[in-house]
Amino acid sequence: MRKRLSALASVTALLLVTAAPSAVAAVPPTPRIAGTVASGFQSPWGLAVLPDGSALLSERDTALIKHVTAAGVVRQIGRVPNVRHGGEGGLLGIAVAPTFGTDRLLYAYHTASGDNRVVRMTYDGTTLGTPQNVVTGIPRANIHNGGRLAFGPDGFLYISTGDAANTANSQNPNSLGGKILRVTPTGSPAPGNPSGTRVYSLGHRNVQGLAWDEGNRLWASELGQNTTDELNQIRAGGNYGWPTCEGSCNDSRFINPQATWTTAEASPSGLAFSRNTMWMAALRGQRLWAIPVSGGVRDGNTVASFTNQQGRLRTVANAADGSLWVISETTGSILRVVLG
Ligand SMILES: [Ca+2]
Repeated sequence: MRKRLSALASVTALLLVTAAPSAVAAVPPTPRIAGTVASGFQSPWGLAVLPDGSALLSERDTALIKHVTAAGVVRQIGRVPNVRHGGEGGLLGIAVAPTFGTDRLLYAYHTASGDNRVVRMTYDGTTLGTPQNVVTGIPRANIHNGGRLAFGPDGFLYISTGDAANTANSQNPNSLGGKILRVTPTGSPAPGNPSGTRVYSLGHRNVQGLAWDEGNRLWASELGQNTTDELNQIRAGGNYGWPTCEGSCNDSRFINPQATWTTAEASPSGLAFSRNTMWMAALRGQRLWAIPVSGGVRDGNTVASFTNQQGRLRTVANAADGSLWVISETTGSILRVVLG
C-alpha cells in the first residue's frame, strides 16, 4: 500500500511538473455527436429554443420558419413576408422574447428590398402573426449582412450587423451597419446605451454570433476579410477596429480580439456558451470551435472538433437538456451534441 501511494505521489509530481506551464488554463469539455435531431432543412440559419424545449428554425433562402420538437418532429409554421434572398441575405436570425410565455412574440432579422430589418410577430403555437417593424434601415448588400439576434440577460435585444460591403459603415456612428445594436423590445435605443443611440459597439466587419458568459459578459464572433477571424468580448461603446484593423493590432483606439483564426480554419457564424466554454460554429472551417473563457478573457487554448465531418456549421444553441444543437448548413441537419 505504501509503495502504491509512493508511486502515486511520484506520478502526481510528474504530472504537476509537466502540466505546470498551462496549469491555470482551462481545458474545454469534449463534444460528441449523440445523434441528429432533424434534417431536411434548406439553408437553415437561425435557431430559437422555446420554453417547452422545442425550437423554431429559420431558413434563409425560403423565408420559412419551422417548429422542431426535441423528438425531431418538424412542422412548417409560416413564411416571413417581404424577405429578399440573395447571396448572404434572406431570413437570418430569430429570437424568442423572454416574455414569450405571455406575449408569444418571435423576432426575426431579414433582408428586405431596400434594407436589412428586424421584425416581430406572434407565434400562437400554430401559425405566425403579421410582422411589425422593430428596427429598419440596417444596410444591406449581397454580402456582410450580419443577422444574429439574441436577448441579453438585461432583457434587451442585441442585433449583430455587417458592413454591407461598405467598410465606411463600420466606423460611422450614424450607420447601423458594422455594429452590435442594443434595443428595447420595440426597437428604441436601450436605456444606458453609450451614445444614446441604438449602437452598442462599433468597428465590426460582419458579426454572426452572440453569447453571454458566466458573468453576463457579451461575446461575439466576427468574420474577417482575407486573413483573420475574431472572437471578441464586447464592451459598451467599444471600437473593434474594422476596417483599419483585421485581427489584433497595436492601436489604443481599438479592442483586440480574445481569439483569432485564419479564415480557412473558421469563418465563424453562431456562438453559444456552456460549461465555461464558448462554442463557435465555423462555416468554411467546417468545425466546431471550443474556446475556454473565464472572468471575461480567454482562458486556455482553442480546440476544434468534427473538422470536415459535418460540412459548414452555421449555428449553435443551448438545448433544454443541456446539450448543444448545432446546425449543419451543408447537410440541412440539426445535430445533438453532448459535452463530455
Ligand atoms: Ca476587430
